[in-house]
Amino acid sequence: MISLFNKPEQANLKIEDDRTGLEIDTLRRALADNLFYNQGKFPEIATKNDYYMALAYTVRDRLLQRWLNTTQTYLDKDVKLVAYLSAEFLLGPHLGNNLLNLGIYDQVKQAVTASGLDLDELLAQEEEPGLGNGGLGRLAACYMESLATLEIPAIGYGIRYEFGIFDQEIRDGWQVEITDKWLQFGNPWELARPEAAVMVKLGGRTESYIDENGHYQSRWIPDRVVKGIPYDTPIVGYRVNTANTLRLWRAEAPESFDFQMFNVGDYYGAVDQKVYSENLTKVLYPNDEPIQGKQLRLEQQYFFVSCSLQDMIRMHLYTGKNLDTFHTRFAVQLNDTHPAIGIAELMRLLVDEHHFPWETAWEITQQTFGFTNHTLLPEALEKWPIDLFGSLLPRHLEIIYEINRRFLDQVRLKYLGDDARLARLSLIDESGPRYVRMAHLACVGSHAINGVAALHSELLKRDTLRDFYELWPEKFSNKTNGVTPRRWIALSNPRMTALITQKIGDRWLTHLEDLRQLEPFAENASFRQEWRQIKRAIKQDLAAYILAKTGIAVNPDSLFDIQVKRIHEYKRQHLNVLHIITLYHRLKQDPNLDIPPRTFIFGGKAAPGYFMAKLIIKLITSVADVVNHDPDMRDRLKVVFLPDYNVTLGQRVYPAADLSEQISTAGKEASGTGNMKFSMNGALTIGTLDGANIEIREEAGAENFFLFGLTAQEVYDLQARGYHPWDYYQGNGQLKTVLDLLAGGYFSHGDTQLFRPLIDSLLYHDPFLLLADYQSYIDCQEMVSQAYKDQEKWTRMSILNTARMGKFSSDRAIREYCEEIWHTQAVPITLKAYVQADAGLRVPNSGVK
Ligand code: 26Q
Repeated sequence: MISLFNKPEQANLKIEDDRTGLEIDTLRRALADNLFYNQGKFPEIATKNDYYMALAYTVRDRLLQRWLNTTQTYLDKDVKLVAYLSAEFLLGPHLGNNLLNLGIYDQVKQAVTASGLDLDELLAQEEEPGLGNGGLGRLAACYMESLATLEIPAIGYGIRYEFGIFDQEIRDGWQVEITDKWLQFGNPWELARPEAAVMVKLGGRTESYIDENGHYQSRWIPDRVVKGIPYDTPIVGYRVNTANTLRLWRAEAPESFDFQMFNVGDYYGAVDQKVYSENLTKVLYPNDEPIQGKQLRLEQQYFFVSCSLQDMIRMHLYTGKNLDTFHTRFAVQLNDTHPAIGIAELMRLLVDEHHFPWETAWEITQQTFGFTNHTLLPEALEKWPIDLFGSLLPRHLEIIYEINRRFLDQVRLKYLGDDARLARLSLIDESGPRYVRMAHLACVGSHAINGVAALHSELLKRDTLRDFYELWPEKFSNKTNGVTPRRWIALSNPRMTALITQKIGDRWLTHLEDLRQLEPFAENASFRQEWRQIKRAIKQDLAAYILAKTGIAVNPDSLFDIQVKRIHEYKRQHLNVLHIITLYHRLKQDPNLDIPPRTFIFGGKAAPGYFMAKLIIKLITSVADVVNHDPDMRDRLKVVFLPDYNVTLGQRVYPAADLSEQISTAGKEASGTGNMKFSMNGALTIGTLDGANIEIREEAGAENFFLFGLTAQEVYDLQARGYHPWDYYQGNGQLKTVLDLLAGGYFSHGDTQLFRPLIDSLLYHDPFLLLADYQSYIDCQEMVSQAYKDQEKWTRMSILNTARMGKFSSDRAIREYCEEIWHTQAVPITLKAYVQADAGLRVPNSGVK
């Protein structure tokens, strides 16, 4: 039966339209049509990718009505919109998600099969848009999906990087970066909107003048102008008519600039200019790269923020409104400080270009912005050298000085004579070379500031943003992250989804707290058996994938112990390795040791300039080589590094996990979101009291969570007392053996130098307290092994983990943002007559308003 939840109100469609119809035969015809007319291919010579493209267009046709209708409704109805500003959107592949959310998965699968094709093979063709580094970018993507599902008017703004996060290959155990050419075969999911292009100024100088009313004004004389072209992608809500827009900007040289130079004969200069402009949105910067001198990154940030604010202002004015109500029309959320320049930019647009008095402009600006912080690591707080900032954005620097002057005047009134506090709060860091502090700009210019997990929000108030909290406690709140159950359960784990739905119906997909209804089934032996069989089948699939990609054969009955995330010292992948070596050594010593077989699976990218992270990858692959080739370990231990971890691979990996490794040093991981994806899919967690792990444990129950390690407070106290990792090395025989094996070249063909930097860092500094947490981790892993031996008990715990993860739906998170920060409400979309399927060549929109 065909799902018609979204049937147009005026259901007068007798004959199905090839662009909208959902009958199997119509879909099959549409696919053939798109192959011919869009790909320009006869079936005999069409490639798999041609078929993928034809299918993507077939699906896009079926969402365009919802999309255009949604956009038009927002314009017509003058509703309040969320504008989610993010330098990253890590979307992952669209096709499967759109099929799922539109409710047409089954009939499309049938139509594809009827055409002699395999849907899974076509799905595998899609190059994922990897326009983000990791957690922060993926969070933005989950939030866009939840906004659409909750029918909240929203628009995402970001950058259309020509090259997203690099593809990772492993050669000789080392990471090699390959350019991500995600656009090389075209992108069927976006529509360029060149008619909505905007101009962005850069560089130059400012000038002051007195306007006709005798007011002092400032004007920016840039030395460059770049054109921003929007590319729109629909974000379809789950089984609703809402399809919001993700608007990504691409930089281009404005024609007028070329022509100017062309006219004076400087043809090559004009081409240079063009190439230079287009560089702006070429490539995504990896995080954890030293940012010193990365002018292009600041240009990217300003470019997309300026384009987006100009776009919003144009929309607002188009609906006939005055800009003094801008904040009632748009709630702009800053995804970390990367778009924080928006605060100075909105001030500039209001004051310089729309001639608002400063005070009014500031009121509007503060009411408009909210700021989400994603980090506690002080070295990760964004700051820009004053010289660089001033040469690129001279007017914004003036505006920031003025914001700062007024802000510090206010502070001075409250804390008379407290100069140290003034220096700490200032938007300008003057402790050495001068910098603009982007987090301070974001705090001062926003009405709401939030962290991304309970602990993180508390630590923000206590440490990182303490002075701001003391000044404005009412601005602070917590919004624990969430992930979308549509992609991270329904799409990635169809087997488990079917089993759950069979037992409790399908409401849980939009009301994840309903999963609690599964709790009683944990006590049902036949349900447990089904649960186990499903996990086994998924592990079998992953094993086949591992064999195909790495040549390593793994046993699907072994415990799949998985750590997938960016490689970073604070995330402590190397602590996981210390455990592997410990087990390896124990098994070598005592081959009769009774421990369940384990497969250790790693995945993650290292920033290209982060030496230690790259060395950790080499460490994992080196240990893997020795362990996997040791006949004594056969079927007992396996170690796998899965290359090129990304969203697509995540969808394979999370459902296959028995154990989820969430082992960051307490107080360092703001939230984590992979931790939620694992647990939802029935993995048990071994983790520290860090980020959202704490809340996951609270929800799942302490008895269903493997806890180890120091608390954030203990970490802090230990470091304050003076931490001496060497003492742990000396005092723990097992730890010493493990580190000695490593240092002695056991895993590096006798090379004692290869891992020296890692070992020295651990023995003499150990900033992330691996040695302090080592024994606790090993003991906890022993409990994991014991628990796994009792499969019935393990399965019970697994079911309860899934049943109790309702809180971690991004729907819950988005509801909290809507109620407490954005003050926005759902606006359901009805498909009106003017978008009926047989509208033929009528101009959409005509005669409708
Ligand atoms: C900044 C300046 C210049 C170049 C790059 C960057 C940059 C880019 C990306 C800095 C940081 C990031 C990404 C940070 C990130 O992913 N943070 C993670 O956010 C998740 C969502 O809130 C949390 O769950 C993770 O705990 C946090 O690490």
